[in-house]
Amino acid sequence: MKKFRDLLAKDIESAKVIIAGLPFDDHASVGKGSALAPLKIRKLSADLPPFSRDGIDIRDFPIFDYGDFSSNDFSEITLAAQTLFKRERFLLFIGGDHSYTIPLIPAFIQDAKKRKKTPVLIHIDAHPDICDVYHGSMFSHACPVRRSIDAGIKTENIVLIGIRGYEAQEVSYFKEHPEISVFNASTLLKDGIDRLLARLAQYQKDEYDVYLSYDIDANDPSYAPGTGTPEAFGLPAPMTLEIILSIIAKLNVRAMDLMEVAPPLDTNDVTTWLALKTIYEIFACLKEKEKTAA
Ligand SMILES: [Mn+2]
Repeated sequence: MKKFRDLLAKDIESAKVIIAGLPFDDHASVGKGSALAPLKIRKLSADLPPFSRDGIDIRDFPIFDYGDFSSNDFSEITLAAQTLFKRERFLLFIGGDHSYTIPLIPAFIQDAKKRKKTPVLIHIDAHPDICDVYHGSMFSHACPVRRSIDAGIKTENIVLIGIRGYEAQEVSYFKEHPEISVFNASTLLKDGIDRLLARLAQYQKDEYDVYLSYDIDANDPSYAPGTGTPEAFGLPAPMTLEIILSIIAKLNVRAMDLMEVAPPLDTNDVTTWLALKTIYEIFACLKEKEKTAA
């Protein structure tokens, strides 16, 4: 299959970014179909010109496509992710339902420890995903943030963005843990993103390593209908992009995941296109960042 037109590196050594797919959706609670996102994103990428929306040429920013994780077993995913973290490249994981962030976080934490950094989790999502148990499972796509806390991310180093769909247990958990930063979609829509950016700037220090987890349902369903749990009154896609690029540009993001794109539920592939265009903006942003650092 032709994919990532003019962007593929010759080998992993010459790559700036490593992409890996998690084609699994067995822990999605409502709509299924995100297992097909890695394939669909690669397929559409064959037609996308390798330029940012402002015309930044990213052909000299090679990426390596590792392919898909071969097993949906969490411990095997953690092991495979650990070997990818050792490459010291920007890692981009493509889900899959959001439960597959659960096995990635321990690999991130281990890497941060090795680098003597404090791990930070930034979670962009319509939902907090901080349930302890959901539909009888600790490994539901409603649980990744809670499992990240179990794995060792300190609650004060968690920032949730775009939230507007709470479970009762999540409301109680936030009452017990006011140190967790929650930026509701309603506040961002009313007041803009300045206060959020000021909060994120606290992580603009060398001591922090960031994992950015992006659930496409953070966007309003009018921008991203193709997802399992569409949630009304969400962020406009340009605002979500601005937040993501600001995080990528300013913070030390070691890895990112892009979850819950569900091609079978989509309309004219607009959700997959949104995901793909976001990925290319991130590449351009990383390229510019590298240029400034040099
Ligand atoms: Mn989620």
